[in-house]
Amino acid sequence: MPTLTVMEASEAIRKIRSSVNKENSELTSSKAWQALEVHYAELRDVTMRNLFENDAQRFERFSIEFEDILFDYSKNRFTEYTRDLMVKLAKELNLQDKIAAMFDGQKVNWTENRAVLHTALRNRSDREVHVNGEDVMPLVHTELEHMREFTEQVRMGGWKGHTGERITDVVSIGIGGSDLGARMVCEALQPYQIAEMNFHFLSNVDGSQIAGILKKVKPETTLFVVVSKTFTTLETMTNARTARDWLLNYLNDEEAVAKHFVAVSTNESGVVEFGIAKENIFRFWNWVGGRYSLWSTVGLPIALAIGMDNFEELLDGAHAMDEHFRKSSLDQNIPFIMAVLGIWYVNFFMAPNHAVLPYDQNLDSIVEYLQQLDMESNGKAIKKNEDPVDHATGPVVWGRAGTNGQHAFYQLLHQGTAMIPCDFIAPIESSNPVGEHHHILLANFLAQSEALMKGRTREETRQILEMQELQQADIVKLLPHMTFNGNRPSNTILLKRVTPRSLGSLLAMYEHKVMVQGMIWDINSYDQWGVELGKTLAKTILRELKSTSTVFKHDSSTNGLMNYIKQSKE
Ligand code: G6Q
Repeated sequence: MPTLTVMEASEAIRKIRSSVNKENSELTSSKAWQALEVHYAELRDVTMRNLFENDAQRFERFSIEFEDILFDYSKNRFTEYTRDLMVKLAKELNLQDKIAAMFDGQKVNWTENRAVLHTALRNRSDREVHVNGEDVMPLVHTELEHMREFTEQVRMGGWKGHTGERITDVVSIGIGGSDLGARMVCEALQPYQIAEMNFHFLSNVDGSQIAGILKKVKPETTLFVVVSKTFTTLETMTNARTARDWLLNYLNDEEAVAKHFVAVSTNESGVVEFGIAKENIFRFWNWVGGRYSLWSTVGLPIALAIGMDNFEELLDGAHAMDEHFRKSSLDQNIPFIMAVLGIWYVNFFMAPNHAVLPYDQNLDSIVEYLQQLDMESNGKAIKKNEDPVDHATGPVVWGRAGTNGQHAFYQLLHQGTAMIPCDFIAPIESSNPVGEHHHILLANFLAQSEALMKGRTREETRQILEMQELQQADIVKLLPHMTFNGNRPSNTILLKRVTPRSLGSLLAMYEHKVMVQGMIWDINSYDQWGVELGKTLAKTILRELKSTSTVFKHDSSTNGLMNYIKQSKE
């Protein structure tokens, strides 16, 4: 290792910095951004307690109602002036033009040269949407009709398996964007699910998952829905082949495949080669990104579970949010406000985490879903002009359903060294009202965001301890540990109930939030080269792992691990 003097080291660091950030980007050199920096320095030490004490209308001023959803963002380190500056920033960056470009079918996914039109899939108006000069709405409507026809047959028992029995179990096989959305919606809308059928989601290539599912189903009554945009994804194809072998092993007739397998894909020839009949293919298009695809035929398992009318309600809810997003002024625009709050914390408070905390067991999987939506979309560091960004981008998104999370990681939210902005999400009415359960759940939900915001001062803590009649020495000892600084921000999202419509709106709200952030950061929220890398890397290693020869082409760790695995198997 070369040894550098302190002078040489600092010169090297200066050079690295100047080569990365040649000059400030359009974003960080914009007038609004610079005003935000000054404003941040002023607001940094202001407490939300104070903001609430000085403004009795803060809740009204910083909350927005949309249909059955209330978005309260008053518990944020954010003022009307912050909001004004964010709106100015959006204007300086021509945000509205960028939003319009996406809705209009322009190729805003510039690395893959594709339009991004999940909004067309749920366009419930008669507005035409053009891609390369062609209106795509008739294609969308044809596939919706195909879904309706098929799902009604299966749900009513008209679609029979190879031996003439009705379908009782649906196994959806897909991964990532071809799994998470449908799985999450089916769980969230469980009360809407048809009683006569069971739904299973198979994504992991770990044999334990398929083995577990196949134990629960019968070949005669099972329908496999293979969901893969490319129809080449190793995990999905491996699971699909194993499922087909299992089916044929029992039913012993190639023709059974047509009755027990359907596919959702853009790759028609790949599906046909697999042995699935052409009429059993549900189509979508390359302008639908995986993580934005649940609104397309990728939602087939959802439609099978809750019926096509409810699936269309989901689309209606998302469309209503699209219209809110397109038409509301920015200061009343929920996705815009969510996006700029995120930017405020990531780029100014340097808070690189975001917790999603749903107080509804059926919404537990929304965390995983939003994690993919956000981290795969905005986990990028290169701008449109190919320069690296000169600011942080997408946060780490994580969380868990309340109240389980409270008994696990909330300690760090309250007293850890990092400030972690949170989204608290809850329905006012439970899907399963049982005794006092929902009141208790909601009480916890409200108590947490209040505590994070207010904290507990030293004086308040002392009073509590004194009431417990402790010795003075013990009080002094406990005081710093039991004091909470508070001033930890959160959004509260209340839904009257989790219905197909309100869920559709909620998901579209997050999609647009993520998209606005990507537009402001000037990154491509629609590609996923990191995911593609994973898909190719494993293929080479798989070949080597299967061969009997010693591996030597990689670094010593990878070689060593592979050879160790091979030896252990021997
Ligand atoms: C999503 C990603 C990724 C993708 C899966 C499955 O935006 O691209 O999660 O959905 O890798 O890909 P296939 O649908 O092609 O199997």
